[in-house]
Amino acid sequence: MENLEEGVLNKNIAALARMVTLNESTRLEDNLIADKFIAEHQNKLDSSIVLSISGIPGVGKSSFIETIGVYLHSLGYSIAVFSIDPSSELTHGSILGDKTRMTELSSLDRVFIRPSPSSNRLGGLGINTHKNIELAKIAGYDIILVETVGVGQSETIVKNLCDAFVLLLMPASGDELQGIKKGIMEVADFYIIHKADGELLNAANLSKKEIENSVHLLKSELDLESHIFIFSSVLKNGMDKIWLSIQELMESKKSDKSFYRKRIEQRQHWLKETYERMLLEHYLEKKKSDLTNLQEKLEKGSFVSLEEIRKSIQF
Ligand SMILES: Nc1nc2c(ncn2[C@@H]2O[C@H](COP(=O)(O)OP(=O)(O)O)[C@@H](O)[C@H]2O)c(=O)[nH]1
Ligand SMILES: [Mg+2]
Repeated sequence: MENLEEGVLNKNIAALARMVTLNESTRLEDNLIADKFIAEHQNKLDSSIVLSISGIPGVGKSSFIETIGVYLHSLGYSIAVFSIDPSSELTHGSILGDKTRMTELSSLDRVFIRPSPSSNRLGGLGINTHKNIELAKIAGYDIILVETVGVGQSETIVKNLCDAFVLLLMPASGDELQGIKKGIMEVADFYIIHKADGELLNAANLSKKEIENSVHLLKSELDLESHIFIFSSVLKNGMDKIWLSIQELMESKKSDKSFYRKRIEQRQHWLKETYERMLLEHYLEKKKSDLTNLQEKLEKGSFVSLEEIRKSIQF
């Protein structure tokens, strides 16, 4: 175990992969090992920058992560990539597909890439990813990128995982705009109209105007220039501007301390999730036979009223 912990601290990729597996395990004893490691290194949790890259399937999240990841690596940063894709629970990690979009990034040193976790006993995808991110912070990865569908997935999950929320949008306009809920437009920090190349370049520029208008309505104070961009992961022009804006936002949040406050609120959110799950699991176990009794009534053709359920639950 000491070797494992040392390995994680020395940025040994296999060691972090093993620790992440323990965190995601369905065995509580495994989870406790990862958890204890996090507890022992709490002082390292203020580090790193966590960016979520969100958007509908096909908008180019994996491609964008490859592009920004390679760019940031060239500036000397170490990079960890996590993905939360609810569909990969069925397909067992569509990141195998994603890794083919991240060929250059995955071949670099100081880069850790991890497919979507499945849910375990202590929680769903969100809490597992939150803990994985904490592990990557302790391991000293400078920048942690989280690929999330975000759209259709609860934005509360994504909001509670990252320091900055990057929303990728399709170069499309009007009503197609874009099956995206107002909620997600509100929580996003940066809006990037992606695939701004070839035949889509014009559409991307038009979309940018529309996005500017709708973001202005939502956030009248926001400097649109430094928060809304067009970008192409094929052409790769202008990543420096995007990164500069992200850095500026992070610096200003650090200087007014909101950066750290938000991280505490996020931990409170995940604590509550875990607490609720453990509480539910605990009492369901205690009330197992009461529940079975009620179910048997149904089998005999009787009705089970809310009143009976209420009585059964009061202990
Ligand atoms: N034209 C163009 N196509 C892109 C760009 N980025 C990604 N794609 C393509 O869009 C498709 C979906 O990309 P992917 O990164 O897997 O999207 P994800 O589902 O959001 O992760 C792939 O066929 C990519 O080659 C881009 O900047 N320009
Ligand atoms: Mg993808």
